[in-house]
Amino acid sequence: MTQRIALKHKKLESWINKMARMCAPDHIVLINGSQKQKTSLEKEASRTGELIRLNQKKMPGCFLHRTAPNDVARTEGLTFICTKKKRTAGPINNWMSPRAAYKKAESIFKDSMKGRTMYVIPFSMGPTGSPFSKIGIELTDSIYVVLNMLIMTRAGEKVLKQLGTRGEFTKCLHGKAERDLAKRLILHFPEDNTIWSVGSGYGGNVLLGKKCLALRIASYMAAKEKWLAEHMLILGIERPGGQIQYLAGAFPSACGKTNLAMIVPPKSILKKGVKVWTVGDDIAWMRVDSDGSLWAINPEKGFFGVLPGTNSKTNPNAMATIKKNTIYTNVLLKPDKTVWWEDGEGKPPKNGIDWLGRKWKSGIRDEDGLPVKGANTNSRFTAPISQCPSASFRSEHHHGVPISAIVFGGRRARLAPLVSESFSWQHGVYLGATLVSERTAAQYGKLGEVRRDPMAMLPFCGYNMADYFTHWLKTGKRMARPPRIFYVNWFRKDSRGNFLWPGFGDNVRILEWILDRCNGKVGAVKTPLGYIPKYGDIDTDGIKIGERKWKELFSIDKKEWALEVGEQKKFFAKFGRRLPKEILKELRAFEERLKS
Ligand code: OXD
Ligand code: MN
Repeated sequence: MTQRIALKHKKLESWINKMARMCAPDHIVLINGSQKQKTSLEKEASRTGELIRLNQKKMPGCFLHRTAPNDVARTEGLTFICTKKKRTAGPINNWMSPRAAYKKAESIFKDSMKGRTMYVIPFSMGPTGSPFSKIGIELTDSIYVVLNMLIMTRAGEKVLKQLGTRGEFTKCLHGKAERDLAKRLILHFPEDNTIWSVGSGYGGNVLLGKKCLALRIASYMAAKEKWLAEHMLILGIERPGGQIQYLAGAFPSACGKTNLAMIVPPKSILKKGVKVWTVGDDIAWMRVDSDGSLWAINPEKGFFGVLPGTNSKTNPNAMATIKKNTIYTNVLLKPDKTVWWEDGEGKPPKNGIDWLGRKWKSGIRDEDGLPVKGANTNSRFTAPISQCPSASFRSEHHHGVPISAIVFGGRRARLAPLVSESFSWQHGVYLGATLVSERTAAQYGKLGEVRRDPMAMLPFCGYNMADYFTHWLKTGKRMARPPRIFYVNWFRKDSRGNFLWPGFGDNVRILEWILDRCNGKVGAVKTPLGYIPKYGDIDTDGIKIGERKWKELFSIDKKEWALEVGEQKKFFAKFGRRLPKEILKELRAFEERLKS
């Protein structure tokens, strides 16, 4: 017999009971956010094998989880925006009618929780009670999801209290079901404020507060309520004297956003008294305030970061963050019950258990002669931001932080210069709309192939992207003091394929220039692309960037750019007449500047 739940919020009560009738769990458990309940769930998951308790001396509070081999990344092809009209979802999103989507998913959810427990997680994206925040309720049959949500969001009784008896909430339903690719669906119903995810156990598909609510559903709400929900990091730079200014930055997935959010400046910059404060590494919710500027909060409370390539050289702050209270997903288990991943810390261990649960030895190869990886290439850590040495003291501030600059970051081996500043908000929106990332050897697909990823929101915009561009343009007009918009590219290479810029911690040198520009402290050189720094205006103390390298980093190949503009036109043509005319105006103006 399916259990029922009784709650003061009658709409919430009836929705949970309706979902329970469909999924038929044996038990319903309300997540209250207490340490006691968390400990008992950890025990239960360790008993069933859902989690492996790691070496508690070396890694207190840490666990390992393995997802199914077919379930290791977001499945964009199975992710749908379900609106009454197809044009509301637009030409980029997969679309299904709400009626068809509910029906299809219902048949998979039906009785899928029999013999299991349905957990009810009340969670707040953003500080509980902040006027910026949104509340969601996730129903799930996965303890792994519960424990991750407790790290990633503010969750438990206090959120239910905040919701009161009538508060609005996003209805989030998740079920593992059979974890069969043919029966996996990640469905968003923005018109019903509802998310249904079934058949997956992987983070981005199942931690419904993250990509599903905080980006896809929130971007739809934001357009209606006149704010911005963006795939952006937020960080503060403290200059000598103590002034802190904040930047928000959009980078396509796997372009070093988490590393940048926790950047540790090189010694010569630290010596000057520069400090970096991490507010968020993935999502920014931003609102125009009565002072005419843009204020941002990070709706999340934890990091869900990629592990391979993370070490104390690339991201020392992440390494410090994940020493305790961290959930590791799909990494190698060492004999001493600690963990390892490729390009992590130190030498590979001699042996261990790989992410698939098989015996693993350093140097082993598969039938094709390729090295067998110990950790999945998309293996992850979930850890509280509060454990990050650079965590901002403003994270719990209900009003967030004022944003001085917005940075769009592409990954281009040629073409785009290290940094450029837009001529205006409208030009900046065009730069964001033309954001591009080239595939690397570490990613699936053809090397160098480009993926057009406007504002890094391609897989995350919950409505028609043409309308999203219009919303950006309108938001600019509503601000007396809009942030300045910049475009960066850390990945430019020379003719022999070597990176021209050292990247990592040294990127803070560029952020300093960006703030100097915002503060009217330095001039710049006007180019067809925007303003670029004058040689000598970027602090290069401690690195070797001669005038020749500098020129290469900022060179503009007009012929190649003309080809690029042709590609941009093709991409924009997808939106037809709905594309705001300002975008095409900027494109044409750029074409003219290239010719002159
Ligand atoms: C992420 C992503 O996991 O962008 O943050 O894919
Ligand atoms: Mn992301």
